[in-house]
Amino acid sequence: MELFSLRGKTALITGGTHGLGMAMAEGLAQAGAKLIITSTTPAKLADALAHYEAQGFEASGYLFDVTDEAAAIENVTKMEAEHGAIDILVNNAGIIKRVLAVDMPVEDFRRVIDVDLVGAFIMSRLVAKGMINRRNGKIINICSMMSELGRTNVTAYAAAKGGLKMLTRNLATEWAPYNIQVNGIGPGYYATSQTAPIRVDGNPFNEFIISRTPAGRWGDPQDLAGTAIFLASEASNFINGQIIYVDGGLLATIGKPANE
Ligand code: GCO
Repeated sequence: MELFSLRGKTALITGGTHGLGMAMAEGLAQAGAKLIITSTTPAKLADALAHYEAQGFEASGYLFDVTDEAAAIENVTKMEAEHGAIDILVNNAGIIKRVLAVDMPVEDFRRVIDVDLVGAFIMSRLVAKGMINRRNGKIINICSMMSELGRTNVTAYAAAKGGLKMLTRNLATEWAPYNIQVNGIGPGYYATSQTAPIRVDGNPFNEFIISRTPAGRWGDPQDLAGTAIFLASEASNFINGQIIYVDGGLLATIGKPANE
């Protein structure tokens, strides 16, 4: 359907070398978008580009840290020179440090905020300049259950993802007049390398998440592709500042007793 087509569009996915970012990038490419991905690790970038190429997708990669504004300026300028307009930005790059707040060095807290929140601001602001001129653009911020809920030992990540929800709403407010739709996707708990440490069999958290999620399972990264395509396409032209939670129902419920 044309409404969901991304043919002729260029999508920049920060990170995009694995996990949720790769699954969303594949969805955007299947809908017709040309991909640009970023990484701070040469080997990961090379492997990811080979993966996309093997699927017949057009993909380019750039090596820089989204928290380094000078590098971001240099690389976004290069992207636009080499690929033309960036129509879609997915702020996916993120890190997490699982440690109790009382034990977390301030520099570690700052690093998580820097990558997960400030990096999204830096990239959005850079890409928005062209979008404002063209009166057209899509920005999708990858939020989290932690945009709405707290959890022990992820304080910095929750603060960043809570901030990312409000950054989404505020940029949506400022840029909607230019026909730029800024929205978010809030994944629930997904089977990725980022959650591998808390997903091991026998880990009480693993059972907890399965019982706490009405769908009764961890998410598969592919579960996010459709929402990414939707928010990147013409189908979402009158949606601004919304976070769509793709969480198997987790946020819809207080959960149920273990023996129910
Ligand atoms: C954690 C998990 C979560 C998920 C995701 C949930 O430690 O609680 O890593 O943060 O990754 O963000 O939406």
